[in-house]
Amino acid sequence: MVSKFSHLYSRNAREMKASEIRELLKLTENHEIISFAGGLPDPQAFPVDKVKEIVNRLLDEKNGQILQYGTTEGVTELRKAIAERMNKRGMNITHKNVLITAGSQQALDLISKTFLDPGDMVIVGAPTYLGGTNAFKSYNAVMEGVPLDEDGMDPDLLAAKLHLLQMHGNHPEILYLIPNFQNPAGVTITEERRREILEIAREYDMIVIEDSPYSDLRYSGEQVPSMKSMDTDGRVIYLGTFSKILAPGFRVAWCIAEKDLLNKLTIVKQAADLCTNTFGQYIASEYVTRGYLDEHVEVIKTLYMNKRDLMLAAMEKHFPAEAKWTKPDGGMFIWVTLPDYIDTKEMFPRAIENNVAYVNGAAFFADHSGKNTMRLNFTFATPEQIDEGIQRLAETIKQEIIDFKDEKPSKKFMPDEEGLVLGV
Ligand code: PMP
Ligand code: G9A
Repeated sequence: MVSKFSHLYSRNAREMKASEIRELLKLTENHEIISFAGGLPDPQAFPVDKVKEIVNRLLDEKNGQILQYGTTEGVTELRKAIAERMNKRGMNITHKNVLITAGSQQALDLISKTFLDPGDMVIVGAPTYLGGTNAFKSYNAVMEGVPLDEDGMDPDLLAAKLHLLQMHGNHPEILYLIPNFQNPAGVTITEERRREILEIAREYDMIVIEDSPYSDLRYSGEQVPSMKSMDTDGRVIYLGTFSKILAPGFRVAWCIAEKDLLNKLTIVKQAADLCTNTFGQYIASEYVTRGYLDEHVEVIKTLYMNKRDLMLAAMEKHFPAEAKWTKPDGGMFIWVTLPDYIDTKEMFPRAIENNVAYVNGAAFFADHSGKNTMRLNFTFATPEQIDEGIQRLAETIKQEIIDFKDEKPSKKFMPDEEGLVLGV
């Protein structure tokens, strides 16, 4: 629906489109549909009892303090607890490097607001996280994608892209990466590549956003050091969040940056929301300092590893031979590539008819390519739903393949968004 006031919208607002992930979230309200769409944690795993215990104690011990406004930087106890946790993972920071934000999504917005003028360029993975590109786009930035392989972004392709852009007078300001168990592809950048990428970022003078919501969720393979821990000149901004390891409803996350940059981000945040919700920050702080978080992470790691294995086994059993997919060592997502004559956006209504949902892959490409790909989340559905949902999805894909092979006209000529006819 177009508002009768849309002619008064800002140029930025005019460009903003609804997030395909957020729209699909509405499907989870229909209990007939098994959703592999949103990157949601398993709600059964939320530590309700521990949260109750903490809230009661905090209200008794701190009275109104936890209900008061807080500083824009965030609750000091929480910032200290996060700095300590990050230093155990090889960083060398103090709480003064930590800004608490309303989810990492807010940090992506604040960074965009701080660095991006209309037309500025951001280098992203192809594919990359939709919430990231939405934040950059809302400041009218231009995205350039660098293809990923099983080891994440390829530094040679990155260097080639930057060289080409430079020859055309372009200087991208931000390199946006999700090095661990990438959303959406599930792949992890190797240590060697991380060092090479940082070197390239230095050479081209770019800020690196290391968006790392999944780094605690490794189920197999060796831990790889964060890029922030390899950062010698402060150009990496690291984003962590409680959304995937505690609960997203708190909207509490952290942004780590060198002090002057952090101060700038803090000023930018002051205009956005004064401070992150104090109540949630105190709960998160207690949750970390009492050692509950480490215990909880172990519990959800086992839970999610089993779900990952279940989904991979079901895919192996039911998916047609034409489908290929990634086998992630952690995180929440499996990335599926289908034959290139299948458009997963076109296939979506058929999936919904079969009561199963996914996110079409093109949503994660800055140039809307990747039409034959899709992202599957394996953490939200129950084990029974995973098995059933994969069978439904396999059936959906097989029906598409049969239609193509039967040369149904609708499959041979697929109108794209502009109404053009693409021959396949
Ligand atoms: N970055 C990435 C890569 C994500 O996957 C998500 C959530 N899916 C976010 C940022 C945002 O997380 P939140 O705002 O809940 O911290
Ligand atoms: O609900 C959201 O928007 C967070 C999930 C992100 C995702 O599905 O990648």
